[in-house]
Amino acid sequence: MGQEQSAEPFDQSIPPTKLLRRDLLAVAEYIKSGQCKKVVFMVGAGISTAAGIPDFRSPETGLYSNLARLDLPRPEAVFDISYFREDPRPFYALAQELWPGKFKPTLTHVFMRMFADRGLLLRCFTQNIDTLELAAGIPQDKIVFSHGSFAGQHCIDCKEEFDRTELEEHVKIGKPAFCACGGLVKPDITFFGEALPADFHNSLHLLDSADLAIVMGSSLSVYPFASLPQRIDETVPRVLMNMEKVGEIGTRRDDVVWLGECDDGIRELAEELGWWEEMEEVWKGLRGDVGLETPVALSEDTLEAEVTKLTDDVEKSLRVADEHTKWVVKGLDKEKTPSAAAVDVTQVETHAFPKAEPEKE
Ligand code: CNA
Repeated sequence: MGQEQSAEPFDQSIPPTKLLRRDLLAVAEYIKSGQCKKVVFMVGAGISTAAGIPDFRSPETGLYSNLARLDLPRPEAVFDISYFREDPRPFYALAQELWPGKFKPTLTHVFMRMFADRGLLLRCFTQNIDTLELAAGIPQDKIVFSHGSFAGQHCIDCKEEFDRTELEEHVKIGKPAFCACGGLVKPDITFFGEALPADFHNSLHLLDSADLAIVMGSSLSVYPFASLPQRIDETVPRVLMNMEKVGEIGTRRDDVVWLGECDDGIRELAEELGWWEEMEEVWKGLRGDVGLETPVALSEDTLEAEVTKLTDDVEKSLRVADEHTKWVVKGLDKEKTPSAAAVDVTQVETHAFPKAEPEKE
């Protein structure tokens, strides 16, 4: 039985056991000491905001607060499997923007790669679907895509694999793709209401052997991912690097809570570890365009512009289809279909994306 956690922050007058202090410098010292050989990262959307990808829940620049103005049942519906079955267009409009290749890794991604290069990375558990961990050069077998990713694509009904190039074409024009069986196709990202990938469950046992856990850029509000930090042994240091205090990190003796932009915390850690020059080299290879010495984080204005564009695209795709719906209703009227005028628009919308007829053999 696990020990009950107090919700109160740990009494700061009591010294930690493994760390010398509860700060980033002490974390760097612990990594350098040689006692720390297996590091686990648990990351979320906040590590990619500096790349220009909005997170979900930040109050001004998050996707949810922006999608709230659209006519969706709720912002999260874009990633809800039942809603996707009803209307896949908002997701396809978002996928157009988030399709891999458009964004480059951040300093935080490069930092995680440094652990992999040194054989210190036990696993990177990511909730992100942007695959920037791979783009940064972290080996695939060291990443657990806990909520899936854009790396594969299948039919949501018969589970048959779908051709990637074909899906990419559909995503480019915002037109949902259908499998030969008639089912909708989507990238292998896990929607609300879907089971998490087997790799997530199969990798949980690794948490028992970690020497250090670093949580970054997550609101820790999506379960079961949010409970990962609690699975780390009581005696193992845990670090939270986030814009806001989340979860229960800070309630244990060797917990470090650092609040701010994770790239800034990473700079501190990398300099203290003496990894900065190497990171600069890797960075140049990945993002020759921007020097590491210049601030890499996007300004809030740029991120806001990106979010507005995303929201507008979703809105546009909804509007275009609504106009199509009206046109269909009008057409049906002209054909004097008796019930057409009374057709519920939401019903017609569904019909606007009929299931394709299975191909005849
Ligand atoms: P979230 O709920 O949006 O929370 C993000 C957290 O990161 C918040 O606590 C922010 O305060 C914090 N944050 C934002 N920017 C920074 C920064 N620069 N430095 C430090 N902290 C920052 O996102 P979660 O990942 O917790 O939620 C899980 C969802 C989000 C997963 O299912 C993802 O698929 C989904 N998501 C992924 C992406 C992506 O792949 N890049 C983008 C948006 C949403």
